[in-house]
Amino acid sequence: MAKKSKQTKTLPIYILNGPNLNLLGVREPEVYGTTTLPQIEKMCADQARRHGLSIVFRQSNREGEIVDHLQEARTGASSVIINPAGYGHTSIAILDAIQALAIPVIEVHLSNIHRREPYRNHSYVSKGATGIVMGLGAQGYLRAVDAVAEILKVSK
Ligand code: CA2
Repeated sequence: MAKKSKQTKTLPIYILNGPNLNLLGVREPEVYGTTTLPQIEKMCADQARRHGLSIVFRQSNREGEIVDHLQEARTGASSVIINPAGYGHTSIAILDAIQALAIPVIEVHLSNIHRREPYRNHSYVSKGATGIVMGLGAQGYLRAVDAVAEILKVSK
């Protein structure tokens, strides 16, 4: 009789995107590039697949909804990649939700927030993040997927 396989599927990476990121590629391409959010989703799904992983990709303009998605990640995700967008600079609620997670969290910013206006130089989210990728444009999301894959491999 064939042995029962004990292999369990790794939970998806939650990739969460904050306010206005739905406008990517439509406005301010000189700051944020020309790649749209649906294109980034496809790129991330392809990259995750190369690592044998899957993603759940979300965007919200509402702080509370992002907190809900982070709470859902407590049991539904292997890891979180989050571009909190403007909320990174303001939201203790999002930081609290991140600090309630026991899984790796990578913060992503398309731009290098330290080279920008002073009010963008600080991120509350960074205090709860395992790691941060910034200034690499849409490629930064892929590097975050790579980082998560490496961390999950090591902690398996
Ligand atoms: O560099 C990043 O990824 C940011 O998180 C993007 C946020 C900004 O508030 C952060 O300081 C840095 C802005 C996202 C809004 O994206 C837009 C895209 C096109 C047009 C207008 C906004």
